[in-house]
Amino acid sequence: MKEKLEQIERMAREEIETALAHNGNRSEIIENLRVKFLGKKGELTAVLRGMGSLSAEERPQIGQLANEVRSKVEQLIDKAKKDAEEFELNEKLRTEELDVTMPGKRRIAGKLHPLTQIANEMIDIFIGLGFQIADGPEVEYDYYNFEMLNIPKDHPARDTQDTFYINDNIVLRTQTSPVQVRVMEKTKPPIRVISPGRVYRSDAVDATHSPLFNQMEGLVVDKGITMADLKGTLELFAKRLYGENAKIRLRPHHFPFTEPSAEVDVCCFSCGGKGCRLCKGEGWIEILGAGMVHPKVLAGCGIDPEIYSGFAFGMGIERVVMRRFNINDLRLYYENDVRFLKQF
Ligand code: 2U9
Repeated sequence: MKEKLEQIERMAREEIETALAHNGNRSEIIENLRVKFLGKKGELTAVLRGMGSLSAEERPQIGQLANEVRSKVEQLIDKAKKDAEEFELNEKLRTEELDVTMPGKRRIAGKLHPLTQIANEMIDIFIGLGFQIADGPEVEYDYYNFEMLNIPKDHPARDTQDTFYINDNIVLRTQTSPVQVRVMEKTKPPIRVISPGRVYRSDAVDATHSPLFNQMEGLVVDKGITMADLKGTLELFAKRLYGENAKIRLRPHHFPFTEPSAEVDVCCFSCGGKGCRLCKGEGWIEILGAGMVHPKVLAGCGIDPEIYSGFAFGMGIERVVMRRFNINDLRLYYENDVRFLKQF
């Protein structure tokens, strides 16, 4: 058994030496040697298993020798492993090269949805004019969505805004106006706010209708605000959005919450007003609705219409973006097909 142990030590020495002269993966070969000599099924373990057959005098001697051989072989292998790793690293450093002038892999960067891009552009224009952004709930009281905007329960305007009712008193907002009502309740004029956000109408889906769309409304309330302020503000907005040559015109209209009210057209940004397919030969394209805030709406929010006046406007963001990018179907906005989205 003593001989066997000495033989194991010799063999280990020889095999480690051979491994260190090897051209292949030295550290892997040395790891295999560790298993071969010291592992559970290794040579040394096999010898130790046979110790049961030794006499009581032999057993401690052989036991001690076995321990010495184990620690020697362990040391040899640890040192060989270190040498092998150092050698392999040096080989790598010597042979591998890195071409730092190679072009990198191109990563496709994501970008903002076209609706978000234009909404941001529109928001920036109004921020530049001193407006603040106001936010509010999408699930809204009937009271704020309709009553406070001069649209009582039996008003025909309710039919035109096919409403999703949660219950008798709660709706999904059909416009972002209730946000501004809440601002007026809390704020003493001057007020200058815009309220961009999602609104809901129970419409069947087709190329020009969606039960969810985005609006941007605006409200200005102060002493001495007139229709001229409304027109000037919207003209500036149109020029910033469509270019310095943009002109607007106001056509009389009716909304329950504004008096007088108007629909606002911008001269066709495709043909410049001569008449083309985009404007259907009209030369003008409707972009928004607007008007002077109805005195009843001001009074309802605790603002004295004898002292203050205001103007308001509202537009559908999807429609503005459709005209801008020549998109002919609303559904494209919501399907998130990358082939569509990457064009903007
Ligand atoms: C308050 C008082 C008045 C907001 C206004 C419009 C005219 C308008 C539509 C455009 C297309 C909605 O997206 S759309 O379907 N909106 O025409 N909106 S004036 O008037 C207000 C708002 C708040 C307190």
